[in-house]
Amino acid sequence: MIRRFSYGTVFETEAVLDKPEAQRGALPYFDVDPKRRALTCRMDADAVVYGLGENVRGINKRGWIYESRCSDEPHHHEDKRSLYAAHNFILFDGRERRFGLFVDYPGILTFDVGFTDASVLKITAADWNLDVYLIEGADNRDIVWQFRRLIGRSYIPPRWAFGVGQSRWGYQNEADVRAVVRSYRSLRLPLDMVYLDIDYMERYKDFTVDRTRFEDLAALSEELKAENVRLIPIIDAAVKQEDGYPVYEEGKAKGYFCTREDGSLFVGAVWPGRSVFTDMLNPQARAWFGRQYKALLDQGIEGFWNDMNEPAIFYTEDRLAHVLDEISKLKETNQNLDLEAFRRFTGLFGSLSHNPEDYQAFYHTVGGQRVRHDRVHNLYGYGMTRAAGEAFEQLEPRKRILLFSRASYIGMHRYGGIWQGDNKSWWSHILLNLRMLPSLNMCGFLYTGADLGGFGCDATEDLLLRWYALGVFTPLMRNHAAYGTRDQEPYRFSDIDSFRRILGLRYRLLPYLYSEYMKAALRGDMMFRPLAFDHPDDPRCRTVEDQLYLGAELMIAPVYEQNAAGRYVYLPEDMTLIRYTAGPDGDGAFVREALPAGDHYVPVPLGDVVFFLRKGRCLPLAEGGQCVADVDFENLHMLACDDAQPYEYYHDDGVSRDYDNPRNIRWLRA
Ligand code: MIG
Repeated sequence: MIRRFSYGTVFETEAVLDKPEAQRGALPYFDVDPKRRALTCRMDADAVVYGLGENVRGINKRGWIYESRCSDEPHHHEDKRSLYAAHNFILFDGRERRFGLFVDYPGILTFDVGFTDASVLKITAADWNLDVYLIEGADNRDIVWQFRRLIGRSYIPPRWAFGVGQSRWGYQNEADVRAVVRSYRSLRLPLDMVYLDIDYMERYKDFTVDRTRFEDLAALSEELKAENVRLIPIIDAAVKQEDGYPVYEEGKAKGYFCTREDGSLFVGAVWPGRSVFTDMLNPQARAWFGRQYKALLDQGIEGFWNDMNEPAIFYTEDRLAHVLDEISKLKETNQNLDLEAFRRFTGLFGSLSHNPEDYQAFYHTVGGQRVRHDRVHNLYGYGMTRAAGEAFEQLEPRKRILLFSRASYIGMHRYGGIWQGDNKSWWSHILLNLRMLPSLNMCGFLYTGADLGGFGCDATEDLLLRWYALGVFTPLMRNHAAYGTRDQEPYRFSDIDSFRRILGLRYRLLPYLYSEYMKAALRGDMMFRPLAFDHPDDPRCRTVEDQLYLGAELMIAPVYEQNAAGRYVYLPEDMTLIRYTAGPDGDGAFVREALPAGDHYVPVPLGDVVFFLRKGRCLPLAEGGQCVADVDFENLHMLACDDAQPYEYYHDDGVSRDYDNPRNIRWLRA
């Protein structure tokens, strides 16, 4: 049962498609305080609070305060309150009460989940104009299922987007891209995508290609597609302000960019220096921005990643002028900087980027009304990705286009996936990658993954091997790294056989992974679940933060500590351990071992992938391949435990939008 409670004048986010009538009565479980703009609720000692999508910390969000404020945050430390997204959904799983709560509100919102007071959940909004959806159901899965139905079907990428992707901020030109493909293919490391970061553009201008680096993108894209590799360019949110640049000129002439209070263009700097921001909340501006992607579609491009769409702002002209002013004052007086003065000085620099005041200094125009940006801040990346997604439906009605974004809001999950942003080559970020999966799935984000090997900092071979052993299960499987960090393509390291085997496992699992993705998307289910969802009566499961269920068949439990030789795993029921390891011929082999329910120490040598098959289950395996197009989705082996029930297999052409055809479903016997 879903009930909507409405307060103030709500801004239409279109997160929810068919809104139920607003209730007249009081919101159950919560104390509603419009003066303090707060909703509070008591939490019993063992209540678990799930949700909040992309965020730091645990699967259980208790014990911290989170803020929905889409931010360009490259430091995913435990003390951060926001990352790139605003996913305002929680699932409260307490002894006496169980409910889902979605706060549909595009401004800054905090979720104090026992931070100020360990037994109080307090949600505070920046202004009192919000829709609150309360969802009650039989169990956690049922609540999520109802919520997902409310917000609409998740984005579905083309099947090739389940292949391996290689990325790096630093691939400069055609030669670099060809070298990546050649290295993969010559070492028989499977590959489906190479990503283009900002250097392919002409001076960071969206929808342009630098001809000195990529002489003929269409020809390159065709050449690589013949090898089953697709190029996936990045698109940045901000548009360079440059006379004669058609995107800028046209958007300006049509009034499609955000403006300051006095109606003049709002200018902030990002990659290209001075830039303007398309009014992604205005449907005409959105349609116009979406049409710009055609320039790249026409060159054979079939996928994109949308970046910097929080939106990131390095500085605004006004603020830069102010900072330079203050600094020149220091220069004039030849100041001796004492502690306070030095703090002020460094603070001036720190205030340049992503300054909250800058987000209050520009406006959108929605239905003829001007709306100050900070009130709707969390919709920007959603709007940008929706612009692209809606344009693709027009431009390529018969083909799926790969699309994922950095910033997001619930509702955006219908148009694209997300990647988990600028993580680091840290062991703890393998675990963070895992923990975000169920939280994101609850909010409708299924096509997701983290930068494997880590974005910032230097990766090591063992880190990458361990991370891939999780990444083989995530729908988006992409190795990506920041400019200036150590090279971390698998072929930069020595144990190529292990990398080949692990990446190869991905292609053996593809029929299963794709089928599970599709069923989760079409039915509003989670692909990844916390253990407690399946064992509500097992108190141990409520505390497991480093294992997940995948579909109805698998449990995953990756190693995420350096120099570990294995790990402890908790089995809520009897399972079959499956070890993918080097066989006698050097290729991968599946080795099985039946394990009873309980705690086990499981040795996992570097290069092995271990996962667990549940009782009564089986799943299809392919022979594998060098790319998704190679994989035979028809002649399958079954990986089965004794007395397995048949597997419900979803298989379609992987390209068209004929998702609901009943012929896509088939039952496979063990
Ligand atoms: O602030 O385009 O998250 O994946 O490589 C850095 C350069 C801007 C941030 C993205 C990252 C990308 C990088 N971008």
